[in-house]
Amino acid sequence: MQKKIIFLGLSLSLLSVRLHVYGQQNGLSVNYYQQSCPNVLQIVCQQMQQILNEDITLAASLLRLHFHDCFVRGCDASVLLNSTPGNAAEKAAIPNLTLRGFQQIDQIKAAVEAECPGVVSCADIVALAAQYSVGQVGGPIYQVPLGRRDGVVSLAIEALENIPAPFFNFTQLSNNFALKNLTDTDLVVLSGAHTIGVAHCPAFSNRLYNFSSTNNVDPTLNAQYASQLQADCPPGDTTTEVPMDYITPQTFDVNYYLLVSQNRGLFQSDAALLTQSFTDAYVDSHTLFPSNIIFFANFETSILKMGQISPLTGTQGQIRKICSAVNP
Ligand code: HEM
Ligand SMILES: *[C@@H]1O[C@H](CO)[C@@H](O)[C@H](O)[C@H]1NC(C)=O
Ligand SMILES: *[C@@H]1O[C@H](CO)[C@@H](O)[C@H](O)[C@H]1NC(C)=O
Ligand SMILES: *[C@@H]1O[C@H](CO)[C@@H](O)[C@H](O)[C@H]1NC(C)=O
Ligand SMILES: CC(=O)N[C@H]1CO[C@H](CO)[C@@H](O)[C@@H]1O
Repeated sequence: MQKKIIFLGLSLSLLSVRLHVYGQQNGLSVNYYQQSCPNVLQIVCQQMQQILNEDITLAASLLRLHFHDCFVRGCDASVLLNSTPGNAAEKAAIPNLTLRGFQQIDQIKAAVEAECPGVVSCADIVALAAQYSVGQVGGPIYQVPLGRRDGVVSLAIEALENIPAPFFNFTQLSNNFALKNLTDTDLVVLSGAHTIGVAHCPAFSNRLYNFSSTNNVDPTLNAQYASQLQADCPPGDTTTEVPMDYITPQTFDVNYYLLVSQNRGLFQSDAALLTQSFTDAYVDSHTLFPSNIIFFANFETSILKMGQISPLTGTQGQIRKICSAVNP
């Protein structure tokens, strides 16, 4: 108990150090639009309220969109750009086929443009929509540093190269995160985002059928859970959606870690967290002391870091007028 409290204290102080450092070094700040668009947070909040009232499952999709944006060319809204004749955009890449929330980002952007034309970037709107989503399903509420500008390049091949695959092992995941200057702590903490949302069968069906030459089913998968997934996902099923945290699929909490610790993590990448002692200990700590407080403090730190991967600032990039295309 005492150790956990010390751990929590450390997490909280690391957080404030980080906010301070990142807020000053890279040109982003929570007050960025104070003069140029003072109501931006209210406008986004109002739109998000409508969006999630209509469909709460978009909370997970908008969080994932922020992740996919930031892991390719930094958080520059490149994930939102449509393909053009001669260029397959990130959206066209396999990992993006299941992304959702584009229309909703367009809706928020239109509302912001109506009040502050040409001021607020699509990249900031994605970051704010992700934060609002997390807060709305019971997760931590944190202040988002703003001032990212929008990129003008989006390449499908870069999504393939940068977005980690669900069949990655620990080494592959760790290396993938390290390329973004994210640590193994960030990896195990941000994987906790899988406490909300769904996956389609192809993301994990290799674990259920013909897994290896010696095992049809991934031996690291809980047998009962494997049978349940086989029932949900018959061979060849590409459309069924399965929750990643089936205990509380629409609530941001530590139940993801409880499931992973019981070999009920849906992806190989979730199960891989148990194969390294440090991340295994982190997963297990939530089974011994299932409090959201520590996870939330850690998540806040790591998602703020993720949200500040290689931002475009100053005169770099542009402020797009619509999020799906570069300015004419
Ligand atoms: C660690 C490496 C990661 C891998 C391999 C991974 C992989 C995946 C896959 C395969 C899906 C399901 C896609 C589908 O079939 O529909 C998914 C969903 C999701 N991921 Fe991850 N992910 C990772 C990290 C993250 C991070 C860092 C975040 C956010 C901070 C995140 C947030 C989500 C969310 C919220 C969903 C549900 C989306 C929805 O319901 O629409 N993931 N992820
Ligand atoms: C992880 O996957 C890579 C690429 O397939 C492989 O070279 C490596 O040996 C694997 N590492 C572990 C620990 O299984
Ligand atoms: C990671 O850190 C190194 C060294 O500070 C820096 O050169 C590099 O641009 C950073 N990469 C990202 C994606 O932030
Ligand atoms: C199982 O995998 C092996 C090796 O990849 C392949 O040769 C075989 O055809 C597969 N069997 C089925 C039933 O898919
Ligand atoms: C969500 C999304 O934009 N999906 C797109 C992924 O790419 C394919 C092929 O380009 C499009 O048809 C989808 O609309």
